Amino acid sequence: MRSLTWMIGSHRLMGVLALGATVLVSAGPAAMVTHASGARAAQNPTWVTTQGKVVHLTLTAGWNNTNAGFNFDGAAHGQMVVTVPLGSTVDVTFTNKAQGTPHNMVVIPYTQSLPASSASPAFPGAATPAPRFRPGGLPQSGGAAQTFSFVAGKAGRYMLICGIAGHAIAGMWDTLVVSPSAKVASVTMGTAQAAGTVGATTPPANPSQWVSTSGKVVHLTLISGWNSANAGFNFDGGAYGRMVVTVPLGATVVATYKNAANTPHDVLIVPYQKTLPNRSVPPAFAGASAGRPRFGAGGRGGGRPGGQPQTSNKAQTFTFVAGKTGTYMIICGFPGHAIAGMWDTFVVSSTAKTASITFK
Ligand SMILES: [Cu+2]
Repeated sequence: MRSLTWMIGSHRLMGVLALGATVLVSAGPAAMVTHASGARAAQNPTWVTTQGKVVHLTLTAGWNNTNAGFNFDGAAHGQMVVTVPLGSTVDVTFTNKAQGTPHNMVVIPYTQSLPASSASPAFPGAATPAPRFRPGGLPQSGGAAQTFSFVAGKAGRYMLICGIAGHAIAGMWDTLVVSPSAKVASVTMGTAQAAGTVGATTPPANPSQWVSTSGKVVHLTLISGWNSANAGFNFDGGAYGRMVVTVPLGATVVATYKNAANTPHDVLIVPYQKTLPNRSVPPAFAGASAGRPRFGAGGRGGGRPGGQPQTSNKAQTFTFVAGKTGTYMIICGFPGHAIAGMWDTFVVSSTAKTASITFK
């Protein structure tokens, strides 16, 4: 893939941008993580300009559909490299264009294991202000630009991430280089990076503890954030489809769902999605979901004032009939969580006599 270098102010356009190429995710067996798609307009971008010691940087979350919208300025998985001169003051204008999905921006030190969420910037002030909440409780997504400013005081490699739980793991990060030699700021588009995009799965010692069969009834336990596998974005320790729950056709599945994480999650059993959804989709069987979060006063369900979603650690039960053979997915319906690997495999089998759980 060719890379494109824009030197702002020089009006030179070197090469042709070919977004749409690789996103390095060796996800579990089947389902794909969304590919970058949609070529960016081949015109001189205005995302970065330099005036003396001041760099103006524009970062737009959800700029296009690349990586299901989990991108900054159309780039994800580290693909965009913003270089700024050491010691410059970076004035950032941040806007969220995504419809209905909250995003933010935090500059963190470069790391191979992306954090599940972050609010601690590498430089003082290098993060968006806390999101505003509507009286109704859901965070505002689109709309007004936010500005923040920081001094790029230490040379090195950093990450521009979305600090909202799961979004960086889902690929919503780009690269910031603080260069002792650069005289002006620049933006280049390279290839997607692998950092943090491959979620490790730690299979539990005894997966069969979570499933039992009595007659036509299957009891299934699903715990989100059960361990630290995939930065906690797992069910029962499984992510990226690696946990496979098999139940007999026609079984009544009585599922107990619990969220062990401090991050809100939910669970749905949905038709197999070749392209993972970036948010919730209707369940495959009537009743096959649980765990919608409660929101603060004024929002859904009452609770704390201020509107942040509450993490529910209380077990919830849901029941459905596995009425059609096939392969399904167990996903978390929170924006970005399935893309971040928070999904497993659910099989309804016409030959199985009892339910089982395996890891692959
Ligand atoms: Cu989740």
